[in-house]
Amino acid sequence: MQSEQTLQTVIVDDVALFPLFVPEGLQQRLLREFEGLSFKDPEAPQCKLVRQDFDKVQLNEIPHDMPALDELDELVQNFVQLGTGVEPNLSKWFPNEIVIQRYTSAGHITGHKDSKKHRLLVAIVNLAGSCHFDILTCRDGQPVIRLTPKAGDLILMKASGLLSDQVDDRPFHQVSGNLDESVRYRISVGFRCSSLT
Ligand SMILES: O=C(O)CCC(=O)C(=O)O
Ligand SMILES: [Fe+2]
Repeated sequence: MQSEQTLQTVIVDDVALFPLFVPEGLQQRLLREFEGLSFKDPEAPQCKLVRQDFDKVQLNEIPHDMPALDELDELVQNFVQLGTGVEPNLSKWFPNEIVIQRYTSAGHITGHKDSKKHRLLVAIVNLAGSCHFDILTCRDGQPVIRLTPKAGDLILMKASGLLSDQVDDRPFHQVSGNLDESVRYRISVGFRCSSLT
């Protein structure tokens, strides 16, 4: 039910926040698991108009030594699958791209759309820290919706083909750096699906 309501909000508003999605214990295990990763500067954005400052780790499958990430992946999948009553195609959504992003207080990504290859939904777990996650009227437009996720919150955002393959309704969005002074980094974990099963 909570999943269906969240998905209805995504359909109407392009984005929805589901608070306290990740149990506290799992948050801690994920953070410990991520300590061993080597975060790298991302490749330059395809669109020259986008500026970004964060580092990241991209995974196309979950390594055996990351059981907490596997658990999170399962939680995200289950939550999305519960939304098939709202959009039947979601039964085909299984993430095959996981990106862990790390932002300092000066970090950011300016207005952009996510790649068209990522289908139906993008799920972003705000694992640590906080940020402003804004949906924009256009690339350098004003925020129409501002989310301020806290540790453990889930953001779902509309991706290509959720409502129609004819209309491109991927929203422009921007993300600020870490707003939570009690931690060094904001850490997000993005789940995307580039091939519906
Ligand atoms: O870290 C996030 O919350 C998502 C950033 C983003 O929009 C992206 O990398 O495409
Ligand atoms: Fe994005």
